[in-house]
Amino acid sequence: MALELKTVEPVMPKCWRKETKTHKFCPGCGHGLVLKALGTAIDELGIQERIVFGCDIGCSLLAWDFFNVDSVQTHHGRTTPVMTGIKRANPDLICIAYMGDGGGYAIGSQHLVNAAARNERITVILANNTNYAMTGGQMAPTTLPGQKTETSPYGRSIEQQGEPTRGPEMVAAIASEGAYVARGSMANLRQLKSFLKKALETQMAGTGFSFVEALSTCPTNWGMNAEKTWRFLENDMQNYYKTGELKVPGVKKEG
Ligand SMILES: Cc1ncc(C[n+]2csc(CCOP(=O)(O)OP(=O)(O)O)c2C)c(N)n1
Ligand code: SF4
Repeated sequence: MALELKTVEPVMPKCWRKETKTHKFCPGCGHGLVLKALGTAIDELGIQERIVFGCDIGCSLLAWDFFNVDSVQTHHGRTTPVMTGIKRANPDLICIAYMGDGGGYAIGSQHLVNAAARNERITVILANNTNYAMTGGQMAPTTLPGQKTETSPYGRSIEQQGEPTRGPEMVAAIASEGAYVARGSMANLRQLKSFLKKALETQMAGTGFSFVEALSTCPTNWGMNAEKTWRFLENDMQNYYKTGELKVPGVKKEG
């Protein structure tokens, strides 16, 4: 008897570009899941036609053809000013800058800081995988204390390299009242999607800058199997980088 082969249709967000899947990220990479949460948020808001997607240099650039939307690729954090320009010229567009922690918090940090200070009406999404991934796993501003990387073979030392950057805390301190700032994790996709949705809604409402950091895995450069990768994300990263909303339009922080 001939075997009947059934094909299972993968569930993908409608705004994903199907012909560029499977995607180019390594197996177990967090970028794909962060972009799935973003795709679902875009679908639920029904805003695909208005999106311009900018990706940075680093593994985030592998997302340049991920969605069925207009996209642009730039270098180290410059995605933020490029999106700022597009948004200022076309206020009806919804502009998203997608980047890594090396690009956003180190090599191009001035762009993030100044866009937040000017309260630009764009959305920045930053995948924090605690290293410079595309170039082979060097230490990033977000590398955890004691974490070994290509350039911190004995583990990151706070005394020598300072405290890891807590990006959302920094952005929340600079951005003004109408801004939205949050940190999510790919370990909690439903929450991450809701944060991304609120960030996009903030841009649509025009109240201010929106920023979401997403804790994300990089098993290739961490040199970890699936189990250790997940444990590092859920224990080490989430203990150090607390998830949650740091700034919500219309809500004043106490104290
Ligand atoms: C000015 C400059 N310096 C260095 C590089 C090399 N470079 C390309 S990608 C990258 C690392 C990017 O890391 P990150 O932003 O954390 O993204 P990830 O690859 O981890 O997603 C570096 C250092 C570059 N392209 N331009
Ligand atoms: S090197 Fe790391 S961040 Fe880059 S695609 Fe592979 S797992 Fe993802």
